[in-house]
Amino acid sequence: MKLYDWEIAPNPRRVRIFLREKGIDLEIEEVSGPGLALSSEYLANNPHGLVPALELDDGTVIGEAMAICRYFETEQPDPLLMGTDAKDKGLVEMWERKADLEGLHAASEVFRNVAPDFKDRGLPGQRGDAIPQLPQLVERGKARVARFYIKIDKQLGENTFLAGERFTVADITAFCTLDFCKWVELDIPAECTNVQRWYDLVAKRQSITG
Ligand SMILES: N[C@@H](CCC(=O)N[C@@H](CS)C(=O)NCC(=O)O)C(=O)O
Repeated sequence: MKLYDWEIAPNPRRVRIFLREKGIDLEIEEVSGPGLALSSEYLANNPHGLVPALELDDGTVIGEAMAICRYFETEQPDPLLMGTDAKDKGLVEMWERKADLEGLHAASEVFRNVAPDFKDRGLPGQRGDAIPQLPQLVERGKARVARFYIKIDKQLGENTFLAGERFTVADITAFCTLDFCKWVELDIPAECTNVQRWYDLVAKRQSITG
């Protein structure tokens, strides 16, 4: 079994943190190439052109960070990171999706449409076809990130972690999102004191520090 990784990128990082929380060790192959892109060898073999991807021993390849996390949550439930009972699982998935769709996608919209290395790569995973950068999406992405901060600040004012009182995969996605936001200078706003309190708490976890 092998995990295809791109060390600096936020989506594979979600999986690496998840694996560390569970104490799962497996082969990891870095597949970055030159110029903030994936290697041509990897792209030739991965039809989606994306990381992370998990290759099982029978050759099956599972893409999408949460699909890979789901695989390991099923294989090794302890510690549960995707919820406990039906209600908790629903809440964890809701907050994880909000972190991904409203936070990480928004920051990505800013980054991909402004970074010189991503010229003609406005969308992730494209293969050969040029996707131009759209300057309007930079401003729209910034507005989305601002809304995300306000939303999670309220939630974190009422809960220790994003989906309640336990650390979960929702915190992993949100934490990776906030670190990625720094790439586009969208740090935690000063008024979002609950987000800062939570960020400092999560940053101390061993799965993050080491
Ligand atoms: N929804 C996917 C997103 C994967 C994704 O966008 N991965 C980025 C790295 S963070 C990537 O592979 N980018 C390749 C590229 O932009 O060329 C997931 O959850 O895994």
